[in-house]
Amino acid sequence: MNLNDFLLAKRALVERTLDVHLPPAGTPPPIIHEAMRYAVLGGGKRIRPIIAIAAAEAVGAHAANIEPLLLPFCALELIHTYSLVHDDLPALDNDDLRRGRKTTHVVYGEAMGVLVGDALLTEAFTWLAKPLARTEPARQLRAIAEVAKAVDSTGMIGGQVADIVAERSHEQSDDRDALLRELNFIHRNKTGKLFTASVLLGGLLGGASDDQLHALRRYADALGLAFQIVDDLLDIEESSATLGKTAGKDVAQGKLTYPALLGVDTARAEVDRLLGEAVRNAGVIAGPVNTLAPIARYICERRS
Ligand code: GRG
Repeated sequence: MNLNDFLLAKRALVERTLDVHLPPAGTPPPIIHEAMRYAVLGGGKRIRPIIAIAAAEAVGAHAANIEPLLLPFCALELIHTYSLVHDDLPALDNDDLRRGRKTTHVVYGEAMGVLVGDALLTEAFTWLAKPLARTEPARQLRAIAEVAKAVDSTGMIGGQVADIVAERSHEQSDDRDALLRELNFIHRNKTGKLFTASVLLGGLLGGASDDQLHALRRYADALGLAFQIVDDLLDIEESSATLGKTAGKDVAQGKLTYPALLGVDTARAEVDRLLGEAVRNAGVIAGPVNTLAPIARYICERRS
């Protein structure tokens, strides 16, 4: 199976799981459930659950064993979508376009935008905590803790806070090394940690050994940072129509980004270096099915 077919097949599994397990739109009170479904089922690459599936398969979970893991893997998409819905709110990025459609708060109002994010984050932990017949409870608890830690105030939220604090203020500094350290902190927390947690969730629930988990962590840390640098590059290189979200916002908002700090060519070279690191670590995880390296290439070469 080539990578494109793999991505299409796994995306279909993710879409089905999300659709089946999200509360039906008519569940009282209908407005929140309709809005949650609008936010989640409105497109997106679904890369976090897909990468969890790929990690589980790479450490030896067969396709037949993946089915019960789809629910916890799709919890990653709920957390990711919550972060996008909140990020688009007027108090944060104030955006009206996401995944090629109006943002959730534009359609359902600001209060509902806040509550949809809250509800998705909570629902995610219900999905993660559902008992798994083939997984030891201690291993599942460890996996849940990895995800929680990745998105707490020392993870994704901390990265978002540092990003807000750095906005514009970095224009007053000419200490490039300090700015680069600050930027790495933002990217590794805001984007990288949920990425790493996705790969580790796949590895842990797929039955990875400690050595495999170590390689998965290194793979994911490199790829998570590369993912965000590519996101920075696409913001200046692509149109809103291609991205399905407002392009050119980083420059408009004076954001601290890799291309702003180091230039486009150096930022691209850093993506290549991180890709090399991810591919090397993907190679350490021996297994008959290993799509981790092609997925890393896809992430670094994507145009949206
Ligand atoms: C609590 C009010 C409040 C706000 C929190 C959590 C948060 C705001 C922001 C999270 C940070 C964030 C949005 C990071 C961006 C990560 C990123 C590169 C998103 C784009 O991911 P893709 O390309 O998107 O996977 P699709 O649409 O394909 O799913």
